[in-house]
Amino acid sequence: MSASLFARLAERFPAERGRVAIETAEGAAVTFADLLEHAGRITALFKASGVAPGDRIAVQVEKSVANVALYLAVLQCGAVHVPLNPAYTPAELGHFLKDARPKVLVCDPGSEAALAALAKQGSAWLFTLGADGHGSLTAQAEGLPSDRAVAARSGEDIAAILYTSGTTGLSKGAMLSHDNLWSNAATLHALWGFRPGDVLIHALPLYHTHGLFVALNLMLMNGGRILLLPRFDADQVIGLMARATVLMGVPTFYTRLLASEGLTREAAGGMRLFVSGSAPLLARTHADFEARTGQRILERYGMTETGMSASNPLHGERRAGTVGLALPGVALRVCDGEGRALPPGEVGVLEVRGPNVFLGYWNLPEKTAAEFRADGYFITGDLATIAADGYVSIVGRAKDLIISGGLNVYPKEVETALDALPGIVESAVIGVPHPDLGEAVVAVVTATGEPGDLAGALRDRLAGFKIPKRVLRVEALPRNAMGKVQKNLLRERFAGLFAG
Ligand code: MCA
Ligand code: AMP
Repeated sequence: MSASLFARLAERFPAERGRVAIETAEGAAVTFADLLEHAGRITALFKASGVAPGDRIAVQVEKSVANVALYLAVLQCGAVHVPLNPAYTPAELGHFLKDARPKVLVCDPGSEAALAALAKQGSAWLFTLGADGHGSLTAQAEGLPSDRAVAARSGEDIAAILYTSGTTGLSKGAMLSHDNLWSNAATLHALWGFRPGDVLIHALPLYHTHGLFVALNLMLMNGGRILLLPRFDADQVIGLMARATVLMGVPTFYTRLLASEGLTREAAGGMRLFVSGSAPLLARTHADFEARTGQRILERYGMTETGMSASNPLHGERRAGTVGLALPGVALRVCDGEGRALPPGEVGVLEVRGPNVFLGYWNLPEKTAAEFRADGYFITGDLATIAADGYVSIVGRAKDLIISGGLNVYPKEVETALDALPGIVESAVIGVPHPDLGEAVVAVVTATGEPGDLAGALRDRLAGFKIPKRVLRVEALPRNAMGKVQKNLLRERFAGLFAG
Protein backbone atom coordinates (compact mmCIF):
# COMPACT_ATOMS: atom_id res chain seq x y z
CA MET A 1 0.00 0.00 0.00
CA SER A 2 1.12 3.56 -0.67
CA ALA A 3 2.38 5.37 2.43
CA SER A 4 0.13 8.30 1.52
CA LEU A 5 -1.54 9.67 4.62
CA PHE A 6 -4.76 9.93 2.63
CA ALA A 7 -4.64 6.23 1.73
CA ARG A 8 -3.90 5.25 5.32
CA LEU A 9 -6.68 7.39 6.73
CA ALA A 10 -9.19 6.28 4.10
CA GLU A 11 -8.37 2.66 4.81
CA ARG A 12 -9.65 3.24 8.33
CA PHE A 13 -12.88 4.90 7.23
CA PRO A 14 -15.90 2.76 8.09
CA ALA A 15 -16.88 0.25 5.41
CA GLU A 16 -20.33 1.69 5.67
CA ARG A 17 -19.55 5.00 3.97
CA GLY A 18 -22.95 6.40 4.88
CA ARG A 19 -21.79 6.81 8.50
CA VAL A 20 -21.49 10.38 9.72
CA ALA A 21 -17.96 11.80 9.73
CA ILE A 22 -18.77 15.39 10.64
CA GLU A 23 -21.71 17.24 12.10
CA THR A 24 -21.74 21.00 11.77
CA ALA A 25 -22.98 23.56 14.26
CA GLU A 26 -25.92 24.15 11.91
CA GLY A 27 -26.87 20.49 12.22
CA ALA A 28 -25.72 19.26 8.79
CA ALA A 29 -24.49 15.66 8.81
CA VAL A 30 -21.61 14.93 6.44
CA THR A 31 -20.94 11.26 5.74
CA PHE A 32 -17.65 9.62 4.80
CA ALA A 33 -19.13 9.09 1.33
CA ASP A 34 -19.78 12.86 1.09
CA LEU A 35 -16.24 13.67 2.21
CA LEU A 36 -14.66 11.30 -0.30
CA GLU A 37 -16.91 12.55 -3.09
CA HIS A 38 -16.06 16.18 -2.28
CA ALA A 39 -12.31 15.51 -1.96
CA GLY A 40 -12.39 13.59 -5.24
CA ARG A 41 -13.93 16.50 -7.11
CA ILE A 42 -11.37 18.94 -5.74
CA THR A 43 -8.66 16.44 -6.68
CA ALA A 44 -10.02 16.40 -10.24
CA LEU A 45 -9.88 20.19 -10.37
CA PHE A 46 -6.34 20.31 -9.00
CA LYS A 47 -5.16 17.76 -11.54
CA ALA A 48 -6.85 19.66 -14.35
CA SER A 49 -5.00 22.76 -13.11
CA GLY A 50 -1.69 20.95 -13.43
CA VAL A 51 -1.05 20.17 -9.77
CA ALA A 52 1.50 17.36 -9.50
CA PRO A 53 2.68 15.38 -6.46
CA GLY A 54 5.05 17.51 -4.37
CA ASP A 55 3.48 20.82 -5.41
CA ARG A 56 2.54 23.03 -2.50
CA ILE A 57 -1.05 24.13 -1.99
CA ALA A 58 -1.42 27.06 0.41
CA VAL A 59 -4.74 27.29 2.19
CA GLN A 60 -5.91 30.37 4.09
CA VAL A 61 -9.56 29.80 4.85
CA GLU A 62 -12.00 29.88 7.74
CA LYS A 63 -12.87 26.57 9.34
CA SER A 64 -15.56 24.53 7.55
CA VAL A 65 -16.39 21.09 6.20
CA ALA A 66 -15.11 22.27 2.82
CA ASN A 67 -11.79 23.02 4.53
CA VAL A 68 -11.61 19.38 5.68
CA ALA A 69 -12.42 18.09 2.17
CA LEU A 70 -9.79 20.42 0.75
CA TYR A 71 -7.16 19.09 3.17
CA LEU A 72 -8.01 15.53 2.14
CA ALA A 73 -7.88 16.47 -1.56
CA VAL A 74 -4.42 17.98 -1.20
CA LEU A 75 -3.21 14.73 0.37
CA GLN A 76 -5.08 12.63 -2.18
CA CYS A 77 -3.29 14.21 -5.12
CA GLY A 78 0.05 13.91 -3.37
CA ALA A 79 0.50 17.65 -2.99
CA VAL A 80 1.83 19.38 0.12
CA HIS A 81 -0.69 21.04 2.44
CA VAL A 82 0.38 24.50 3.63
CA PRO A 83 -2.30 25.75 6.04
CA LEU A 84 -2.22 29.42 7.05
CA ASN A 85 -4.06 31.29 9.80
CA PRO A 86 -6.81 33.47 8.24
CA ALA A 87 -5.75 36.18 10.69
CA TYR A 88 -2.49 36.71 8.79
CA THR A 89 -2.40 39.99 6.90
CA PRO A 90 -1.39 40.08 3.21
CA ALA A 91 1.93 41.53 4.40
CA GLU A 92 2.58 38.42 6.50
CA LEU A 93 1.30 36.13 3.78
CA GLY A 94 3.84 37.51 1.31
CA HIS A 95 6.66 35.74 3.12
CA PHE A 96 4.91 32.37 3.16
CA LEU A 97 4.10 32.53 -0.54
CA LYS A 98 7.58 33.64 -1.49
CA ASP A 99 9.08 30.83 0.55
CA ALA A 100 6.70 27.95 -0.19
CA ARG A 101 6.11 28.90 -3.86
CA PRO A 102 2.72 27.18 -3.92
CA LYS A 103 1.15 26.15 -7.20
CA VAL A 104 -2.25 27.01 -5.78
CA LEU A 105 -3.48 29.43 -3.14
CA VAL A 106 -6.96 28.86 -1.74
CA CYS A 107 -8.57 31.71 0.20
CA ASP A 108 -12.01 32.83 1.36
CA PRO A 109 -14.10 34.82 -1.12
CA GLY A 110 -13.74 37.89 1.10
CA SER A 111 -9.97 37.99 0.73
CA GLU A 112 -9.80 37.23 -3.02
CA ALA A 113 -9.34 40.85 -4.06
CA ALA A 114 -6.66 41.49 -1.44
CA LEU A 115 -4.66 38.40 -2.41
CA ALA A 116 -4.98 38.50 -6.20
CA ALA A 117 -1.79 40.51 -6.70
CA LEU A 118 0.20 38.33 -4.28
CA ALA A 119 -0.93 35.15 -6.03
CA LYS A 120 -0.05 36.61 -9.42
CA GLN A 121 3.37 37.67 -8.19
CA GLY A 122 4.06 34.13 -7.04
CA SER A 123 2.53 32.58 -10.19
CA ALA A 124 0.03 30.68 -8.04
CA TRP A 125 -3.49 29.81 -9.13
CA LEU A 126 -5.92 31.61 -6.83
CA PHE A 127 -9.09 29.75 -5.87
CA THR A 128 -11.75 30.68 -3.36
CA LEU A 129 -13.45 28.20 -1.10
CA GLY A 130 -17.19 28.79 -1.22
CA ALA A 131 -19.75 29.39 -3.91
CA ASP A 132 -18.84 33.08 -4.32
CA GLY A 133 -15.78 34.63 -5.87
CA HIS A 134 -14.46 34.66 -9.42
CA GLY A 135 -12.22 31.68 -8.82
CA SER A 136 -14.68 29.60 -6.82
CA LEU A 137 -13.09 26.23 -6.27
CA THR A 138 -16.41 24.92 -5.02
CA ALA A 139 -18.29 25.91 -8.18
CA GLN A 140 -15.60 24.65 -10.55
CA ALA A 141 -15.11 21.36 -8.74
CA GLU A 142 -18.85 20.74 -8.61
CA GLY A 143 -19.05 20.15 -12.33
CA LEU A 144 -16.29 17.55 -12.35
CA PRO A 145 -16.53 13.80 -11.79
CA SER A 146 -15.04 12.76 -8.46
CA ASP A 147 -11.52 11.40 -9.06
CA ARG A 148 -10.82 8.53 -6.67
CA ALA A 149 -7.21 7.83 -7.64
CA VAL A 150 -4.75 8.35 -4.78
CA ALA A 151 -1.25 9.53 -5.67
CA ALA A 152 1.41 7.09 -4.50
CA ARG A 153 3.70 8.57 -1.86
CA SER A 154 6.59 7.23 0.14
CA GLY A 155 6.62 7.63 3.89
CA GLU A 156 9.40 10.22 3.65
CA ASP A 157 7.61 12.43 1.14
CA ILE A 158 6.37 15.74 2.49
CA ALA A 159 2.67 15.78 3.37
CA ALA A 160 2.53 19.25 4.90
CA ILE A 161 4.56 22.34 5.59
CA LEU A 162 3.51 24.27 8.68
CA TYR A 163 5.01 27.66 9.27
CA THR A 164 6.33 28.27 12.73
CA SER A 165 7.91 31.56 13.70
CA GLY A 166 11.61 31.86 14.17
CA THR A 167 13.87 33.80 16.48
CA THR A 168 14.93 35.92 13.50
CA GLY A 169 11.33 37.06 13.16
CA LEU A 170 10.76 35.19 9.89
CA SER A 171 8.69 32.02 9.92
CA LYS A 172 10.25 28.72 8.96
CA GLY A 173 8.34 25.98 7.18
CA ALA A 174 8.45 22.71 9.11
CA MET A 175 8.31 19.82 6.62
CA LEU A 176 6.22 16.94 7.94
CA SER A 177 6.25 13.62 6.17
CA HIS A 178 3.41 11.17 5.60
CA ASP A 179 5.14 8.85 8.07
CA ASN A 180 5.51 11.62 10.69
CA LEU A 181 1.78 12.37 10.63
CA TRP A 182 0.59 8.81 10.39
CA SER A 183 2.83 7.42 13.12
CA ASN A 184 1.87 10.18 15.54
CA ALA A 185 -1.85 9.78 14.90
CA ALA A 186 -1.65 6.00 15.22
CA THR A 187 0.32 6.23 18.48
CA LEU A 188 -2.12 8.68 20.07
CA HIS A 189 -5.11 6.73 18.81
CA ALA A 190 -3.95 3.67 20.72
CA LEU A 191 -2.60 5.55 23.76
CA TRP A 192 -5.76 7.55 24.35
CA GLY A 193 -7.99 4.54 23.83
CA PHE A 194 -10.03 5.75 20.87
CA ARG A 195 -12.90 3.42 20.11
CA PRO A 196 -15.93 3.20 17.88
CA GLY A 197 -18.59 5.56 19.10
CA ASP A 198 -16.23 8.30 20.27
CA VAL A 199 -17.55 11.75 19.44
CA LEU A 200 -15.12 14.69 19.44
CA ILE A 201 -15.99 18.32 20.03
CA HIS A 202 -13.71 20.07 17.55
CA ALA A 203 -13.34 23.74 18.48
CA LEU A 204 -9.67 24.25 17.52
CA PRO A 205 -8.51 25.88 14.31
CA LEU A 206 -7.60 23.67 11.34
CA TYR A 207 -4.32 25.41 10.51
CA HIS A 208 -2.20 24.16 13.42
CA THR A 209 -0.97 20.78 14.55
CA HIS A 210 -3.38 20.49 17.47
CA GLY A 211 -6.64 20.90 15.53
CA LEU A 212 -5.43 19.41 12.25
CA PHE A 213 -3.10 16.53 12.97
CA VAL A 214 -4.12 15.57 16.49
CA ALA A 215 -7.86 16.19 16.59
CA LEU A 216 -8.84 15.74 12.93
CA ASN A 217 -6.49 12.92 11.87
CA LEU A 218 -7.28 10.93 14.99
CA MET A 219 -11.01 11.16 14.46
CA LEU A 220 -10.79 10.43 10.74
CA MET A 221 -8.84 7.29 11.49
CA ASN A 222 -11.33 6.43 14.21
CA GLY A 223 -14.19 6.59 11.69
CA GLY A 224 -15.89 9.79 13.00
CA ARG A 225 -17.91 11.53 14.48
CA ILE A 226 -16.69 15.12 14.76
CA LEU A 227 -18.84 17.96 16.03
CA LEU A 228 -17.15 20.71 14.01
CA LEU A 229 -17.45 24.18 15.52
CA PRO A 230 -16.18 27.23 13.66
CA ARG A 231 -14.50 28.51 16.82
CA PHE A 232 -14.41 27.96 20.57
CA ASP A 233 -17.44 29.10 22.52
CA ALA A 234 -17.57 27.85 26.12
CA ASP A 235 -21.34 27.60 26.46
CA GLN A 236 -21.77 25.94 23.09
CA VAL A 237 -19.10 23.38 23.98
CA ILE A 238 -20.74 22.68 27.35
CA GLY A 239 -24.08 22.23 25.58
CA LEU A 240 -22.55 19.62 23.26
CA MET A 241 -20.92 17.57 26.02
CA ALA A 242 -24.08 15.50 26.50
CA ARG A 243 -23.60 14.12 22.97
CA ALA A 244 -19.81 13.86 22.94
CA THR A 245 -17.01 11.88 24.58
CA VAL A 246 -13.79 13.81 23.90
CA LEU A 247 -12.62 17.44 23.88
CA MET A 248 -9.17 18.65 22.87
CA GLY A 249 -8.16 22.18 23.71
CA VAL A 250 -5.60 24.73 24.71
CA PRO A 251 -5.51 25.84 28.37
CA THR A 252 -7.59 28.93 27.53
CA PHE A 253 -10.47 26.56 26.62
CA TYR A 254 -10.37 25.16 30.14
CA THR A 255 -10.16 28.48 31.96
CA ARG A 256 -13.08 29.75 29.85
CA LEU A 257 -15.10 26.58 30.53
CA LEU A 258 -14.46 27.07 34.24
CA ALA A 259 -15.65 30.67 33.98
CA SER A 260 -19.06 29.38 32.85
CA GLU A 261 -21.57 28.28 35.47
CA GLY A 262 -22.83 25.73 32.98
CA LEU A 263 -19.76 23.57 33.57
CA THR A 264 -20.96 21.01 36.10
CA ARG A 265 -20.37 17.38 36.92
CA GLU A 266 -23.65 16.53 35.17
CA ALA A 267 -22.84 18.53 32.04
CA ALA A 268 -19.48 16.77 31.65
CA GLY A 269 -20.76 13.40 32.87
CA GLY A 270 -20.81 11.67 29.48
CA MET A 271 -17.34 12.81 28.48
CA ARG A 272 -14.50 10.32 28.83
CA LEU A 273 -11.49 12.47 27.91
CA PHE A 274 -10.42 16.09 28.18
CA VAL A 275 -7.04 16.74 26.55
CA SER A 276 -5.00 19.92 27.03
CA GLY A 277 -1.87 21.05 25.25
CA SER A 278 -0.05 23.72 23.18
CA ALA A 279 0.76 25.76 26.30
CA PRO A 280 1.22 25.05 30.02
CA LEU A 281 -1.92 24.12 31.91
CA LEU A 282 -1.76 25.67 35.36
CA ALA A 283 -1.95 23.11 38.17
CA ARG A 284 -4.70 25.34 39.55
CA THR A 285 -6.81 24.94 36.40
CA HIS A 286 -6.26 21.20 36.60
CA ALA A 287 -7.46 21.12 40.21
CA ASP A 288 -10.41 23.45 39.64
CA PHE A 289 -11.56 21.40 36.64
CA GLU A 290 -11.44 18.20 38.64
CA ALA A 291 -13.28 19.76 41.57
CA ARG A 292 -16.02 20.98 39.25
CA THR A 293 -16.43 17.99 36.94
CA GLY A 294 -14.83 15.06 38.71
CA GLN A 295 -12.59 14.56 35.67
CA ARG A 296 -8.83 14.97 35.42
CA ILE A 297 -7.58 16.75 32.31
CA LEU A 298 -5.00 14.77 30.36
CA GLU A 299 -2.10 17.09 29.51
CA ARG A 300 0.25 16.32 26.65
CA TYR A 301 3.16 18.11 25.04
CA GLY A 302 4.06 18.73 21.43
CA MET A 303 5.50 21.04 18.86
CA THR A 304 4.86 21.79 15.19
CA GLU A 305 8.21 20.20 14.32
CA THR A 306 7.53 17.01 16.23
CA GLY A 307 3.81 16.52 16.58
CA MET A 308 3.15 15.08 20.01
CA SER A 309 6.10 13.79 22.05
CA ALA A 310 4.81 13.24 25.59
CA SER A 311 1.50 12.56 27.24
CA ASN A 312 0.03 11.80 30.60
CA PRO A 313 -1.47 8.31 30.63
CA LEU A 314 -5.08 7.44 29.91
CA HIS A 315 -4.98 4.93 32.76
CA GLY A 316 -2.58 5.70 35.56
CA GLU A 317 -1.49 8.91 37.17
CA ARG A 318 -2.24 12.15 35.32
CA ARG A 319 0.22 14.32 37.20
CA ALA A 320 -0.70 18.01 37.26
CA GLY A 321 2.11 20.34 36.22
CA THR A 322 3.71 17.63 34.09
CA VAL A 323 3.20 16.59 30.48
CA GLY A 324 3.51 12.92 31.37
CA LEU A 325 5.75 10.32 29.78
CA ALA A 326 7.51 10.03 26.41
CA LEU A 327 5.13 8.53 23.84
CA PRO A 328 5.80 4.91 22.84
CA GLY A 329 8.56 4.90 20.22
CA VAL A 330 9.66 8.45 21.11
CA ALA A 331 12.88 9.16 23.01
CA LEU A 332 13.19 12.25 25.20
CA ARG A 333 16.23 13.53 27.05
CA VAL A 334 17.17 16.67 28.92
CA CYS A 335 20.57 18.04 27.97
CA ASP A 336 23.02 20.78 28.74
CA GLY A 337 24.03 23.26 26.04
CA GLU A 338 26.38 20.74 24.41
CA GLY A 339 23.86 17.94 24.14
CA ARG A 340 25.11 15.96 27.15
CA ALA A 341 22.23 14.18 28.88
CA LEU A 342 21.55 15.40 32.41
CA PRO A 343 20.53 13.23 35.37
CA PRO A 344 16.85 12.94 36.40
CA GLY A 345 15.43 16.07 37.99
CA GLU A 346 17.94 18.50 36.51
CA VAL A 347 16.77 21.36 34.31
CA GLY A 348 18.04 21.49 30.75
CA VAL A 349 16.84 21.70 27.18
CA LEU A 350 14.46 18.97 26.07
CA GLU A 351 15.55 16.97 23.03
CA VAL A 352 13.43 14.50 21.10
CA ARG A 353 14.00 11.70 18.63
CA GLY A 354 11.47 9.43 16.96
CA PRO A 355 9.25 8.79 13.95
CA ASN A 356 7.29 11.92 14.83
CA VAL A 357 10.24 14.28 14.30
CA PHE A 358 10.00 16.38 11.13
CA LEU A 359 12.20 16.27 8.05
CA GLY A 360 13.63 19.74 8.52
CA TYR A 361 12.88 23.35 7.61
CA TRP A 362 11.86 24.03 4.03
CA ASN A 363 14.69 25.73 2.11
CA LEU A 364 16.80 26.05 5.28
CA PRO A 365 19.32 23.17 5.45
CA GLU A 366 21.72 25.08 7.68
CA LYS A 367 19.05 26.11 10.14
CA THR A 368 17.83 22.50 10.15
CA ALA A 369 21.33 21.16 10.83
CA ALA A 370 21.76 23.61 13.71
CA GLU A 371 18.64 22.31 15.46
CA PHE A 372 19.61 18.64 15.37
CA ARG A 373 22.29 16.76 17.30
CA ALA A 374 24.59 14.40 15.42
CA ASP A 375 22.70 11.43 16.88
CA GLY A 376 19.39 12.60 15.43
CA TYR A 377 17.83 14.35 18.45
CA PHE A 378 15.91 17.55 17.71
CA ILE A 379 16.55 20.43 20.11
CA THR A 380 13.14 21.75 21.15
CA GLY A 381 14.21 24.95 22.91
CA ASP A 382 11.93 24.07 25.82
CA LEU A 383 13.41 23.84 29.32
CA ALA A 384 12.38 20.70 31.11
CA THR A 385 13.11 18.14 33.77
CA ILE A 386 12.52 14.41 33.58
CA ALA A 387 11.82 12.75 36.93
CA ALA A 388 13.30 9.37 37.82
CA ASP A 389 9.95 7.76 36.98
CA GLY A 390 9.91 9.36 33.52
CA TYR A 391 7.40 12.17 34.04
CA VAL A 392 8.41 15.25 32.06
CA SER A 393 7.81 18.79 33.30
CA ILE A 394 8.17 21.78 31.00
CA VAL A 395 9.60 24.46 33.27
CA GLY A 396 10.36 27.27 30.84
CA ARG A 397 11.66 28.18 27.42
CA ALA A 398 15.20 28.73 26.20
CA LYS A 399 13.64 30.34 23.09
CA ASP A 400 12.23 33.84 23.18
CA LEU A 401 8.64 32.84 22.53
CA ILE A 402 5.27 33.98 23.87
CA ILE A 403 2.31 31.58 23.79
CA SER A 404 -0.92 33.55 23.91
CA GLY A 405 -4.11 31.50 23.99
CA GLY A 406 -2.19 28.63 22.39
CA LEU A 407 -0.88 30.79 19.54
CA ASN A 408 2.83 31.49 19.21
CA VAL A 409 4.15 35.00 19.02
CA TYR A 410 7.82 35.63 18.43
CA PRO A 411 8.80 38.91 20.13
CA LYS A 412 11.37 39.72 17.46
CA GLU A 413 8.68 39.92 14.77
CA VAL A 414 6.57 42.33 16.83
CA GLU A 415 9.63 44.38 17.82
CA THR A 416 10.65 44.73 14.16
CA ALA A 417 7.16 45.97 13.26
CA LEU A 418 7.11 48.39 16.22
CA ASP A 419 10.60 49.74 15.55
CA ALA A 420 9.55 50.63 12.00
CA LEU A 421 6.83 52.98 13.31
CA PRO A 422 7.57 56.72 13.40
CA GLY A 423 8.57 57.96 16.84
CA ILE A 424 9.62 54.57 18.22
CA VAL A 425 13.25 54.46 19.28
CA GLU A 426 13.31 50.86 20.44
CA SER A 427 11.04 48.19 21.81
CA ALA A 428 11.10 45.03 23.87
CA VAL A 429 8.18 42.64 23.58
CA ILE A 430 7.48 40.28 26.47
CA GLY A 431 4.88 37.76 27.62
CA VAL A 432 3.04 38.69 30.81
CA PRO A 433 0.81 36.31 32.83
CA HIS A 434 -2.80 36.73 31.73
CA PRO A 435 -5.81 35.04 33.34
CA ASP A 436 -7.50 34.19 30.02
CA LEU A 437 -4.66 33.79 27.52
CA GLY A 438 -2.00 32.31 29.79
CA GLU A 439 0.43 34.90 28.51
CA ALA A 440 -0.39 38.22 26.88
CA VAL A 441 1.82 40.10 24.46
CA VAL A 442 3.07 43.36 26.00
CA ALA A 443 5.38 45.89 24.37
CA VAL A 444 7.71 48.14 26.32
CA VAL A 445 8.94 51.02 24.18
CA THR A 446 11.05 54.13 24.25
CA ALA A 447 9.83 56.87 21.97
CA THR A 448 10.40 60.42 20.87
CA GLY A 449 7.30 62.58 21.31
CA GLU A 450 3.84 61.04 21.79
CA PRO A 451 3.73 57.82 19.76
CA GLY A 452 -0.08 57.70 19.43
CA ASP A 453 -2.09 54.53 18.75
CA LEU A 454 0.71 52.03 18.23
CA ALA A 455 -1.47 48.94 18.36
CA GLY A 456 -3.71 50.47 15.68
CA ALA A 457 -0.70 51.26 13.52
CA LEU A 458 0.34 47.60 13.57
CA ARG A 459 -3.03 46.32 12.32
CA ASP A 460 -2.18 46.10 8.65
CA ARG A 461 1.18 44.48 9.35
CA LEU A 462 0.50 41.86 11.99
CA ALA A 463 -2.25 39.33 12.66
CA GLY A 464 -4.49 40.47 15.53
CA PHE A 465 -3.27 37.90 18.03
CA LYS A 466 0.30 39.26 17.76
CA ILE A 467 -0.69 42.85 18.48
CA PRO A 468 0.34 43.89 22.00
CA LYS A 469 -2.56 43.96 24.47
CA ARG A 470 -0.70 46.83 26.14
CA VAL A 471 2.07 49.18 25.00
CA LEU A 472 4.02 50.70 27.89
CA ARG A 473 6.29 53.65 27.44
CA VAL A 474 9.47 53.87 29.52
CA GLU A 475 12.42 56.27 29.64
CA ALA A 476 14.97 53.53 28.93
CA LEU A 477 15.06 49.75 28.56
CA PRO A 478 17.11 47.92 31.21
CA ARG A 479 20.34 46.51 29.76
CA ASN A 480 23.10 44.28 31.05
CA ALA A 481 26.82 44.99 30.78
CA MET A 482 26.84 43.54 27.26
CA GLY A 483 24.15 46.02 26.23
CA LYS A 484 21.50 43.29 25.89
CA VAL A 485 17.96 44.19 26.94
CA GLN A 486 17.13 42.41 30.20
CA LYS A 487 13.69 41.09 29.41
CA ASN A 488 13.64 39.15 32.66
CA LEU A 489 13.59 42.45 34.55
CA LEU A 490 10.75 43.73 32.40
CA ARG A 491 8.80 40.51 32.94
CA GLU A 492 9.26 40.86 36.71
CA ARG A 493 8.32 44.53 36.71
CA PHE A 494 5.13 44.03 34.73
CA ALA A 495 4.16 40.59 36.02
CA GLY A 496 1.07 41.95 37.77
CA LEU A 497 -0.22 43.98 34.81
CA PHE A 498 -3.26 41.77 34.26
CA ALA A 499 -3.66 40.46 37.80
CA GLY A 500 -7.20 40.54 39.14
C1 MCA B 1 -7.67 35.77 19.13
N1 MCA B 1 -7.17 36.94 19.60
C2 MCA B 1 -6.12 36.67 20.37
C3 MCA B 1 -5.99 35.25 20.35
N2 MCA B 1 -6.96 34.74 19.57
N3 MCA B 1 -5.29 37.47 21.06
C4 MCA B 1 -4.29 36.88 21.72
N4 MCA B 1 -4.10 35.54 21.77
C5 MCA B 1 -4.94 34.70 21.08
N5 MCA B 1 -4.76 33.37 21.09
C6 MCA B 1 -7.65 38.31 19.37
C7 MCA B 1 -8.13 38.60 17.98
O1 MCA B 1 -7.07 39.14 17.20
C8 MCA B 1 -9.21 39.61 18.24
O2 MCA B 1 -8.63 40.86 18.51
C9 MCA B 1 -9.82 39.16 19.53
O3 MCA B 1 -8.81 38.41 20.21
C10 MCA B 1 -11.06 38.30 19.35
O4 MCA B 1 -10.79 37.31 18.36
P1 MCA B 1 -11.55 35.90 18.36
O5 MCA B 1 -11.14 35.14 17.16
O6 MCA B 1 -13.02 36.14 18.63
O7 MCA B 1 -10.89 35.23 19.62
P2 MCA B 1 -11.36 33.99 20.42
O8 MCA B 1 -12.42 33.26 19.68
O9 MCA B 1 -11.62 34.42 21.80
O10 MCA B 1 -10.03 33.07 20.36
C11 MCA B 1 -9.24 32.79 21.45
C12 MCA B 1 -8.86 31.32 21.40
C13 MCA B 1 -8.18 31.07 20.02
C14 MCA B 1 -10.09 30.45 21.52
C15 MCA B 1 -7.91 31.04 22.52
O11 MCA B 1 -7.06 31.91 19.87
C16 MCA B 1 -7.79 29.66 19.81
O12 MCA B 1 -8.59 28.83 19.35
N6 MCA B 1 -6.54 29.29 20.12
C17 MCA B 1 -6.01 27.97 19.86
C18 MCA B 1 -4.83 28.04 18.97
C19 MCA B 1 -4.27 26.66 18.63
O13 MCA B 1 -4.89 25.86 17.96
N7 MCA B 1 -3.07 26.39 19.11
C20 MCA B 1 -2.41 25.12 18.83
C21 MCA B 1 -1.15 25.36 18.07
P3 MCA B 1 -9.11 42.19 17.81
O14 MCA B 1 -10.59 42.24 18.06
O15 MCA B 1 -8.34 43.25 18.52
O16 MCA B 1 -8.75 42.01 16.38
S1 MCA B 1 -0.32 23.78 17.79
C22 MCA B 1 0.82 23.78 19.02
O17 MCA B 1 0.98 24.73 19.70
C23 MCA B 1 1.60 22.55 19.37
C24 MCA B 1 1.98 21.68 18.23
C25 MCA B 1 0.81 21.71 20.37
O18 MCA B 1 1.44 21.22 21.31
O19 MCA B 1 -0.39 21.60 20.19
P1 AMP C 1 4.35 25.43 18.25
O1 AMP C 1 5.64 26.12 17.97
O2 AMP C 1 3.12 26.17 17.88
O3 AMP C 1 4.40 24.10 17.68
O4 AMP C 1 4.25 25.30 19.81
C1 AMP C 1 5.08 24.39 20.47
C2 AMP C 1 5.44 24.90 21.81
O5 AMP C 1 4.28 24.94 22.64
C3 AMP C 1 6.39 23.98 22.53
O6 AMP C 1 7.72 24.15 22.12
C4 AMP C 1 6.14 24.37 23.97
O7 AMP C 1 6.87 25.54 24.29
C5 AMP C 1 4.66 24.69 23.97
N1 AMP C 1 3.83 23.59 24.52
C6 AMP C 1 3.10 22.69 23.87
N2 AMP C 1 2.45 21.88 24.73
C7 AMP C 1 2.80 22.29 25.97
C8 AMP C 1 2.47 21.88 27.30
N3 AMP C 1 1.61 20.90 27.54
N4 AMP C 1 3.04 22.53 28.33
C9 AMP C 1 3.91 23.54 28.12
N5 AMP C 1 4.24 23.99 26.90
C10 AMP C 1 3.69 23.38 25.84
